[in-house]
Amino acid sequence: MSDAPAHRYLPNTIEPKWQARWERENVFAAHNDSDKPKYYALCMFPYPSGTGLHVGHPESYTAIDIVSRYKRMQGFNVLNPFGFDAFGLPAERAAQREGRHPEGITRERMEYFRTQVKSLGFSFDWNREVVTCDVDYYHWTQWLFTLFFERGLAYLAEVPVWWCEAQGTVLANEEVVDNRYVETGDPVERRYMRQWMLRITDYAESLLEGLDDPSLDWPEGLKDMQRAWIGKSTGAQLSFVIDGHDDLTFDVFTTRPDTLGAATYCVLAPEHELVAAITTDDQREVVTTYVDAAAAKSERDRQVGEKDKTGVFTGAYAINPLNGRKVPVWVADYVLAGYGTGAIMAVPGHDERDHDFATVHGLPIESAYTLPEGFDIGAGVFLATETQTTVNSGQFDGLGQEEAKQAITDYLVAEGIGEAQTNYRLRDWLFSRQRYWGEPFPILHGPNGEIVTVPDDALPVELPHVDEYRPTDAGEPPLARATEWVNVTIDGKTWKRETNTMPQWAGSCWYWLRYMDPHNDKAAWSNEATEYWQAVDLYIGGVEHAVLHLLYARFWNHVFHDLGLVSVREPFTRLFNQGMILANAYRERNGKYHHPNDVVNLQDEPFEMVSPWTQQPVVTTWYATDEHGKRVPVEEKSGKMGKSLNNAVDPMDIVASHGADALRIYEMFMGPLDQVKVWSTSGCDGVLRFLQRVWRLFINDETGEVRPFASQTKPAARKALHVAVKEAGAGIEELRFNTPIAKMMEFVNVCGPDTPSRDDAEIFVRILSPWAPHVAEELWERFGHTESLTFEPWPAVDESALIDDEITIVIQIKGKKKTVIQVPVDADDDTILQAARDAADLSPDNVIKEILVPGRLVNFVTK
Ligand code: ANZ
Repeated sequence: MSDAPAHRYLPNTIEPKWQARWERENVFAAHNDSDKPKYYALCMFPYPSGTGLHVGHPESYTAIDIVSRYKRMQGFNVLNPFGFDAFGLPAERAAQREGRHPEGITRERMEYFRTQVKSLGFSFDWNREVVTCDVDYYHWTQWLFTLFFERGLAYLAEVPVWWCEAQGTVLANEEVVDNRYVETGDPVERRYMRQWMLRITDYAESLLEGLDDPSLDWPEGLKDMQRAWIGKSTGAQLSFVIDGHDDLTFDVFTTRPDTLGAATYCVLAPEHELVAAITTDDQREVVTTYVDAAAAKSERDRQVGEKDKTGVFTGAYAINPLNGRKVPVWVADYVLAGYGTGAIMAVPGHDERDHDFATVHGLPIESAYTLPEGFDIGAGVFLATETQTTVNSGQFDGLGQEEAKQAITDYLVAEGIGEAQTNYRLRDWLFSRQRYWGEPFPILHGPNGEIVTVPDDALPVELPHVDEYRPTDAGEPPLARATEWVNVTIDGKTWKRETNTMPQWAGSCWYWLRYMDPHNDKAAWSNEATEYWQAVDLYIGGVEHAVLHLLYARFWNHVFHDLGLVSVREPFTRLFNQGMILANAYRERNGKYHHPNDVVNLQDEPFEMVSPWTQQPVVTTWYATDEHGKRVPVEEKSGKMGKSLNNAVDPMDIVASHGADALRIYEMFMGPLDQVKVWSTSGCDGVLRFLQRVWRLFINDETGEVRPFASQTKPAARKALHVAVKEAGAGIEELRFNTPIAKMMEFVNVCGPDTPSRDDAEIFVRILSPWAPHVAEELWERFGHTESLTFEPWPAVDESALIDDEITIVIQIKGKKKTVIQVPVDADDDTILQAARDAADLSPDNVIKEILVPGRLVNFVTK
């Protein structure tokens, strides 16, 4: 290292210098009172986990930062904020383990995240930081909840929930797989508990309509995921009467009323209230046993992968209202209590699930449609009905599918036994948790069962201190321990505070609005602020938030819109999902993982080992060192970065070894933003070399002086520059951040040792700056500027520089290629021929004929 030039590219010196200056001068502050057009760029704020940021996180932050810096140069007033989704169960679990308070743990983690994020030089406006566990933030989360309550959109209900005994809390459906909590593996059980619910189902139609808004620039796949989650289906609801018991009826929901004639049995969900009443004595024992067993299974287990459907006969029959036939009534858990009416008419001739069930249990299978020659309905369902017409449907025989749906629905309505019906898969949102580390509900329970919200002037309801985060012995949430806090005396009567807390989702349901007006202590936000900033112009985050966060956030915004609190219904105009960055994990035969920093690749020492993943023999050249200092072979395999694979790469390590600019460029250069990519620290080497070349193009690394600018950039370099300018602008607009880098590299290559002109050097530095802001600022300053280049105008493309001013002409002798020449595009024939003769090096006497194909070639016919 000692002979390295003293003034070489030193990111570890340059980067802290610029970060400090940006902060000191408050360069990236967004202004609410600006005359400039606004641009709001937002990345999904992180949960401050114990592992800190890994190199996957800065992918979306870098993308958002590039767009923000570019928009500032285009003259926009840019809002690019950052914050923390800071409430949540993991910190509470860590608190239990470490005997500390979750707040202390959370604040400590956030501090490390901040240090990490700041070392990357993002242009966040840190003055607007939002932290969901700060009292002056959750004050307004509570206030917003009171609006939901007053509108009837928040209610208490006795609902079946997943109760996790080990964690002492209710879990959301998506946190439970195979009857275990996904995070810890703790078993969970079904319980009925009184819970706060949000009436998101009231907004099902509104949320669907919003997705159809053509100005919503979201990936189609993501819109479809939301549509599927909402799950709208249209059909009919109709009632069946139990044979011999006119007073016992049950309703079914069907999307296919046209197949009613072929309904050969009915099924009730095990939880259906009629099960006990209709079960005959001789069937009672099997039915009871079956119902009890079903209660222990999760909905997911019941929906997927059960080919041989289980179920039992109740002994009762119902009457098919179309043809008067008696059909058996079964109980089976493929029918879900929580969907439709919890009961179905089974049409095994046309429905796969019913067909499977009927086959297993020997139930009759009939067709509601004429069948093609030779079609065996017992062997499989009949789906194609365009050309077929109804049968087995009495007065409705002979109709096409759509006609039959309509006619049979009309008949059911006329008979008073049914109606057209739309159903949604979406359920109301379970909004309470028996946890400590969350927003307290602003709710008081009165001595006579009254439920009221805490008045606005008594907000916030601060989270009281408790020392123990488990539920109480009486099974109440941990907040019940804060007895002084819980009991509120009003006019001599004791009211009790709600002791549940809100789920982690609550804070992220409106944080983008708070960023618009983060220090407002009179309101959640002011009208002026939202009028100016909404909607978010670009929102980037992981696809794992496709349904829950993005659906919840849209729901809250729709409610705010209906309340007149915001004037835009859809909060995120353009949405993009970055692809996950995976990292290689290294695993010993015995299953132990070694961190990527602790392994070596010995290409010359291949070793055959048994794969810890597949148990098959594999050849590896990777080695780690075990606790006795012995070398052990490990297998390499990529996977999600994190604790479990011990493969999280800390961006701070890369900043130390390569610099933040190299890290930023590498993250973008790995591939298209939406693709899954595998991290490779050595991949940063190439990017670092590029930045070193940029440096040496402009700086004499022996003296530290700026190398003299050329009076004119050589034409090929000028063209390469404007190709890069064009690609940089288009790339940013289209969120393609890798291809512009390739063009910038090409420019540097074409320049070779030749410095461009000052103007062109400054153009280059400006387009480089969104990707590599530190080195760009440093060069800008060394070029003699005193102001940051943050607000320098984005360079315009010089289209004329893109036009080829030379063309290539192939020189042939007797039709065989001899060489090529470059001539000016506008060269006349004589000039071209003369140049061709010179290049062909022929004696004029030998030439019989000269053939010129304009723009392409010259062929000499010789003796
Ligand atoms: C008869 C029928 C015939 C049906 C046919 C489908 C095809 P989607 O589209 O998802 O809304 N169903 C109704 N309630 C159910 C429940 N609680 N559990 C399980 N299945 C239920 O599905 C609606 C269809 O799913 C309904 O239409 C019903 O079966 C079934 F050729 O009725 B269908």
